[in-house]
Amino acid sequence: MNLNRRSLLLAAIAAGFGSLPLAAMAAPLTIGFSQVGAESEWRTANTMSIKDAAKKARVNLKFADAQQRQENQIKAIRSFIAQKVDVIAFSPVVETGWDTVLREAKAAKIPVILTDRTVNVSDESLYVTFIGSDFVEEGRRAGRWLLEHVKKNSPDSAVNIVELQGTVGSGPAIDRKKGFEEVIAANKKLKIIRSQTAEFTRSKGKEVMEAFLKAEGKKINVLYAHNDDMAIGAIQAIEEAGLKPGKDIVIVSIDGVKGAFEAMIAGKLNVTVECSPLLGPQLMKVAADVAAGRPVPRRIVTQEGVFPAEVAAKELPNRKY
Ligand code: GYE
Repeated sequence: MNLNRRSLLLAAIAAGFGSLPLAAMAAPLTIGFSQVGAESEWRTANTMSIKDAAKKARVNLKFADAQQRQENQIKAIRSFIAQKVDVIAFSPVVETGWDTVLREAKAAKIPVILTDRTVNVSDESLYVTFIGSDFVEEGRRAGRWLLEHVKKNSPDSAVNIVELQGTVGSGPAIDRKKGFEEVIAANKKLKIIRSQTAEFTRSKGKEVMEAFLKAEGKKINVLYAHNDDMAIGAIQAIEEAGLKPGKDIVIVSIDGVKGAFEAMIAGKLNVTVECSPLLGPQLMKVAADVAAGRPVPRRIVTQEGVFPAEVAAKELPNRKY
């Protein structure tokens, strides 16, 4: 128990709650959470899940939005350390550059939980656990769907792919690229002819797709987008160029947000690979365990599926984000 909780507990005792059982007296857990930003539908759902779960678990949540900037996340973590929160949790915008600030948290004896994205640090003891998806596997799932699609529809033609990458240096961008490339290597007819970041946002997705279309025009057969928002932005660019998204250009993306299901129902997106943002309840449970000194697994992997356009109408009512 850190000073913050201990002083609240002492205050409770002084206020006359000395005869209550310990569990009823314990001060609420304080978690400092540094969020990446509000760049996508996925992120908005993730923030809601965390805030709702904190409320339900009666956790005192200190929430900071970093607007996609690592320096803001480092500042937020330092402020959580200064405020002596019980647990720090964050979704690191990029993988590298965290050693110093995490060493500061460790020196202050505040446990750190990673959610959604992971870090690349030399000392593994700088965080307790990582709760989130297997992004390499998501990239592989996208690649496997495409291999099957090509086998069924155009087994003998060359397939030119353009790729919209997520935030440069982020776990999902690195891993989704890697998993996809690994799988499509099985068919030499599939080639990535252009690949660029569009920072996981709709507006950038549209802008970069416009540039791809200007440069390659009708040569483009497939778009692989690292998230649905970029795919949705790109759909607009494709339509404005007079082409049919989902038909003239096959579109594969990741996340499984409602906007993607709507685009699939409209015939404009071919498949989305699910990546669940509903990490709040798990985070609250793990944070309580960590604060109580109970052992937790080093890696907690989110369970997810793949949704092709054919099932979109049936699945949409079941979607929670
Ligand atoms: O796919 C994207 C978001 O880290 C898994 O971040 C997350 C990714 C998600 O902006 O939409």
